[in-house]
Amino acid sequence: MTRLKARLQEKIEEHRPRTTRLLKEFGKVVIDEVTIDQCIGGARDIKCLVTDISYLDSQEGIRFRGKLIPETFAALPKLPGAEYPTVESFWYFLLTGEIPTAEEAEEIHQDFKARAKVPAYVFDVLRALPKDSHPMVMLSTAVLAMQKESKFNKAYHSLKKNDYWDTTYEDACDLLAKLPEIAAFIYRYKYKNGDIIPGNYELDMGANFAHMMGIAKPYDDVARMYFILHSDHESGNVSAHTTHLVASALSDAYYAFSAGLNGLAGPLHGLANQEVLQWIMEFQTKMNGAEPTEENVKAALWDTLNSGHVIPGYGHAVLRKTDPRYTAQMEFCQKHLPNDPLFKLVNMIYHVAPGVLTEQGKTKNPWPNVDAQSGVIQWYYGLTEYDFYTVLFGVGRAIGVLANITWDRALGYALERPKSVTTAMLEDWAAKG
Ligand code: FCX
Repeated sequence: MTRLKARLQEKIEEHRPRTTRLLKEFGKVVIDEVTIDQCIGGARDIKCLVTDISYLDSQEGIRFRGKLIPETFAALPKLPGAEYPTVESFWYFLLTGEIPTAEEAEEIHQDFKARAKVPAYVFDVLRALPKDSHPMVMLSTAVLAMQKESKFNKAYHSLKKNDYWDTTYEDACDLLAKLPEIAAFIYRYKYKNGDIIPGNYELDMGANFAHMMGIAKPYDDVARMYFILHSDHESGNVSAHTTHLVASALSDAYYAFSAGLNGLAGPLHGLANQEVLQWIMEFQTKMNGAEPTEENVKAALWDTLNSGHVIPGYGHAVLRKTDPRYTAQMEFCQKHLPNDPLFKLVNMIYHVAPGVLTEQGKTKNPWPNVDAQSGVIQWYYGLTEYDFYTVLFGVGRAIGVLANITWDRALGYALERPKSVTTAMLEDWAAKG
């Protein structure tokens, strides 16, 4: 058993009494109320989920186990010469809330190396799909195809409820260890004539992913940063909530994460990073080589709004300020690609869009989210196939959602079953006021 699994078991045993006590002694304490517009309008802001892995404050942004993004990056161990921590060290941190030593992070690298071999049938399934399938279809299909490997599913009938977490953790590690190679295969198969680069598992996840994608340094650090930034955003966003919900039926990690990826593929969620690049490309075509100015960017943003479309990468269901994930990526760009034309355009949009959105007066949050800056970095390092960007988001999001379902099972979270009502019932409540 790795140090991580042993420490996770200790943390689970420490935490369980808190959840049990809340249920037994304080189960009927009221923490929120629901209004008609929340019932019809996407359950916005209804406090009805619990996770300790990350928390999203509308002003501060995301905290991973209580740490803001800069604190997280500063606290976790980095490999010699690397600018960002390894995904492996972050996995330990998300699961236990503790900062691993370099040796504990390296043990996870070795553990993932032993789990990394992707079954050949996965590549057969991917090759059997129409080549013009969206890469998110390919990723979600690849994950679902591996469901037969689930240790939780195989052991389910012999398990006690308190042990569900163990095989869920095993499935989570088996799946996470395989995702970078599957994602890189999809990229090379779809966009590089099937010129596949075999993995080098002596490298950490970020460096190996860069290697398999065929992209030189500092893309190893880009991968580490990108996967960590996209990992978790508390439990209510579509990909996290879907994974949590499906797993609540004791569907295993493969079923649950494939479902979460299908939600991530939506334009109002993870696909927005692709939509941002699409918008930028269309803008550049319209400009026909002219430099972006406040005027022409503002005009293009108003054209988008007046055509009934959203400005992709701006707004957020919870945030009410610039997404710190946007800021973290902007700082990377200021250091590594300060003069890149796309970065300059994204900066100009950042300068203009909040004012335009505020003037339009609809959005509750006129500021950029993670997607408004992410594609520019990928493009700069040669990854210009922007319909692949959500796959990158999906690999990162796996870290958060797989850690969450491991803890969901550890704390015995029940089958999720909110109550629906009819319009007539809402009208009755409305009439009573
Ligand atoms: N451009 C134009 N209109 C916008 C807008 C934008 N960027 N953002 C919000 N609005 C509009 C909404 O369309 C809505 O108009 P409507 O009443 O006519 O439907 C109104 O403003 C109120 O919307 P609001 O509640 O402020 O914002 P929503 O959460 O409903 O929508 C979207 C914001 C979905 C556009 C924004 O959240 C978005 O682009 N999401 C996709 C990308 C994303 O969320 N990425 C981050 C992923 C997430 F953080 C994670 O990590 O999980």
